[in-house]
Amino acid sequence: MAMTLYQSDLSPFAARVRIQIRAKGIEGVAIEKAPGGTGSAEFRALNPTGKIPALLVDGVAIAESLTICDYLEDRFPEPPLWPTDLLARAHARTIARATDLYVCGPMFQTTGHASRKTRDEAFVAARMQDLKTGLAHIDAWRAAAGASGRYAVGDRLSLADAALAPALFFVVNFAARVFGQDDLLSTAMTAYWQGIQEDAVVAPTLSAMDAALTAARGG
Ligand SMILES: N[C@@H](CCC(=O)N[C@@H](CS)C(=O)NCC(=O)O)C(=O)O
Repeated sequence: MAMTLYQSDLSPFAARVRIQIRAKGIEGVAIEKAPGGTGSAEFRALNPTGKIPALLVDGVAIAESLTICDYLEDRFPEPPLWPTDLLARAHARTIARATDLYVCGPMFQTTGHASRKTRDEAFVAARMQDLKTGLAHIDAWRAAAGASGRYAVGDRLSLADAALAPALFFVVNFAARVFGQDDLLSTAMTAYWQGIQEDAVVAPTLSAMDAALTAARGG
């Protein structure tokens, strides 16, 4: 079965799939940019949203990163990247979903406000407050799951980390830096962010995001 992941190195949604592919040692997935570019008619013929990532499996595109992750979990069950304990699994799924809804959601609404010239300060302040609240919710779910170490839930990498770590890359390198928000991460989340960057599977993906961000900023 031929598989192609349409993606970019900077996308946090694509990064979670690359972390999963690396963690499972899945071989033979072609890594490519969206044909015609994101949003193009050519790419929308494959994925109606025009967004990356999309996973092409024998000519059929699977859309939405968490759905792609579930497909790869079902197809390549070992090692499992959702915790086996059912309550821990529920918390891990909540953290991955909350990362999309309450972290990436408010954060990426502010991308058009990066320039001071066009920035709506009140809008950005409200989204930053939402982002901070979303991160605090994740702290609470981690605590509820008994997480205290390097990983989002339990003592090994899960898809909660695959979602959260690339999002935190943007919190630190975009939201905090561009909008001067130095209070977004709690003490617990700061410790998590420091630890997860040292995970052998996560580290190369974050490095690729860093290189792509540097290139996007003009080197
Ligand atoms: N909910 C989607 C979000 C994907 C997303 O927003 N991708 C961005 C890149 S980070 C994109 O393709 N943007 C281009 C566009 O919207 O045209 C997922 O989880 O896959």
